[in-house]
Amino acid sequence: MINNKIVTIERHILDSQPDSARGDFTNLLYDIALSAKIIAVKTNRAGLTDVLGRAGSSNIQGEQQQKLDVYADDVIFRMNDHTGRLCAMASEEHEHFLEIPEQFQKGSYVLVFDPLDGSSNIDVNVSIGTIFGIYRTVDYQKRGRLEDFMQPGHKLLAAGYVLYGSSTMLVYTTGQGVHGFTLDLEIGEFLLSHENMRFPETPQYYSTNHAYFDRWSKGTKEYVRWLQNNERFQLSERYIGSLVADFHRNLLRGGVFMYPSERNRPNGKLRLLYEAAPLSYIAEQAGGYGSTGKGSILDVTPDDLHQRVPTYIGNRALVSKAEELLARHDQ
Ligand code: P6P
Repeated sequence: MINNKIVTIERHILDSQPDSARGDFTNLLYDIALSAKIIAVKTNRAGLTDVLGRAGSSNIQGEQQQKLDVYADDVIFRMNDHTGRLCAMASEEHEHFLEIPEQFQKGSYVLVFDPLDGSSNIDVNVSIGTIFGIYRTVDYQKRGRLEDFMQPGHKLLAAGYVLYGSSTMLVYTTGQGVHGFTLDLEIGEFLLSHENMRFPETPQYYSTNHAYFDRWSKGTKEYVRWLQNNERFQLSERYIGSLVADFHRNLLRGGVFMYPSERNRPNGKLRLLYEAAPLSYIAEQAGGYGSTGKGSILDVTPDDLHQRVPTYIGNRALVSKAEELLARHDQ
């Protein structure tokens, strides 16, 4: 008798996709899960192989690329370039979008991803993550162009992240709630472990890097003071410095993550296309909200693959308060 509690990610995706949905979309999510398994194996052994340390190159962000970044980026590209499901990809590690090689058939979906966010934490064994989003091409006749990436987050068909931590988890949404799967290393499958994830009503944490306090606007400072002296929520401060890890903890325990505008970085640090928008889609599907501080991140239409956006993301009550205080103090 098979325990009917064992739900693999493949089964969950198939069960949740309407019969009308083409197999392409389901298979694309499966391909991403397979990429995650491959990356997880390497990540879990990072301390044991020569993968640690710098790849000797830097990416479009000018950040020193860790070998594991480069490896994760390559795995995701190679697992998806030949399947005929995508017409293009965009990665944090590449200045321009990635075309599907001529010899392969083009599909109707577009994949955006940060292959290994928080990679500066690799060498100190702190959890890191992959973030991804899936759009439909904007023009079936001319698919695989920059225009396919210049879509606001509310056009996302799916979004998710993989957290390489004490266990490897894949969390995703296709617009029908947020569901978490934990990798069972013995059988090599992601098994459903957190169905219908939602931000708890009572949040526990706020996450930000206080080192930048003096660079913040008056509204942002007032917001942090509100978070610190909140009668209703006795919040603790937790900041890992690894976006996926901070986001995941706040999703499970309730809280808000913020990377605000700064004096010398008006759009903050996080990238819209493959960090803030996918996580905001997940947040909204889990009853939360992602804001630029002025409005929904999902309403921002990118005009550059790597544009940054101020980010407040988590419990809707906490994020909406940021909008209120920034509007009051920063006009
Ligand atoms: P800071 C990692 O480099 C990252 O992009 C996110 O994972 C993380 O939330 C943020 O930067 C940390 O930035 O400036 O606080 O070190």
